[in-house]
Amino acid sequence: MLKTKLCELLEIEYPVMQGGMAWVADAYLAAAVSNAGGLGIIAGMNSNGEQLRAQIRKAKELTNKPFGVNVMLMSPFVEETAAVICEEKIPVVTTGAGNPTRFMAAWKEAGCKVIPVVPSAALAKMVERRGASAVIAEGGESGGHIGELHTMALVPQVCEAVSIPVIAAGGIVDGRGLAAALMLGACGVQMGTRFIVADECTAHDNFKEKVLAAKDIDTLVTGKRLGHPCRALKNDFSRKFAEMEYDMTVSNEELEQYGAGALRRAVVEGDLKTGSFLCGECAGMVKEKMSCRDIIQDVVTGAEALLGGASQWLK
Ligand code: TUI
Repeated sequence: MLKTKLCELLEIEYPVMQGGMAWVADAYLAAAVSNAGGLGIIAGMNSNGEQLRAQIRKAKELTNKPFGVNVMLMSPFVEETAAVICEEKIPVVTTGAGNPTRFMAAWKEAGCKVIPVVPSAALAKMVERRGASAVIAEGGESGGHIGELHTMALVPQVCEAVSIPVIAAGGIVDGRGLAAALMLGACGVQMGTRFIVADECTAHDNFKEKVLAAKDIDTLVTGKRLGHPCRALKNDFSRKFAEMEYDMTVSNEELEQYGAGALRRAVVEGDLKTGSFLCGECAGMVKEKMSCRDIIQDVVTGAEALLGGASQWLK
């Protein structure tokens, strides 16, 4: 049986967290992941305070297991969503796309375990000093907003830099990824892309089909010029964005304008042409729709088999 200190820390059965994917990670997905023994996460990104509170209340109806909320630190609603997390006494808060230190004292005071996504050892050390319970070292294989380093180099360096638990993310979809993450020094994984095709995920079917059809080279990173690189599936939208980004006659404002609303168009409307389908490099390994329970079982039993057979390498 695979148990790590993450299971103890978060009071979960399996060391698997679900990423706080914008528009995708709603109460239904989060509750399904938590009911399956992992840690479900509601994305705060696309909500104002009251919309987030409604999602939290819904998740509380759907599960009595712990779940978390992700705060996207570039959100215009960051102050109000941060406050709602305190009021609703959320057991776990993860953060992304920035430095969360200004909120950490209040969250800790409210009893939340704070688990920031960190793209570097430096930020990992800083949040450890401010009382983070763990960190998520998320490599550039991930979908959405990414840092400079990739999982293979980032995870061990973050593990060396801090003494709190480290969760690996970026490019992880199955037992191979979980086993590898443990070997790098992590005590669990966060997965996003694989949960997009979960039965309980309410994302548009066009998004799910696009993930299932993706090959290894079907994602693209855009937005570097704006200071926030984002990985998404290749389509008309992302190719055009990349073209505009290299065209110096296009202003940053025009680029921002072009991107506005594209996440919602992808996830909610399934607009294959003008939507931005944020997705990790590992989409090519996602082959089948299944329940959150089956996804987590597949990942955990796959890792157990690999780890159990690892002595074959020792002569
Ligand atoms: O945040 C994510 N993934 C996301 S957020 C998002 S919405 C968005 N849309 C457009 C532009 C930007 C965001 C879509 N996907 N993952 C976690 C993550 N956090 N990846 C990288 C980081 C990160 C980067 C820099 C965390 C901290 C950080 O710190 C910089 C600093 O100020 O120290």
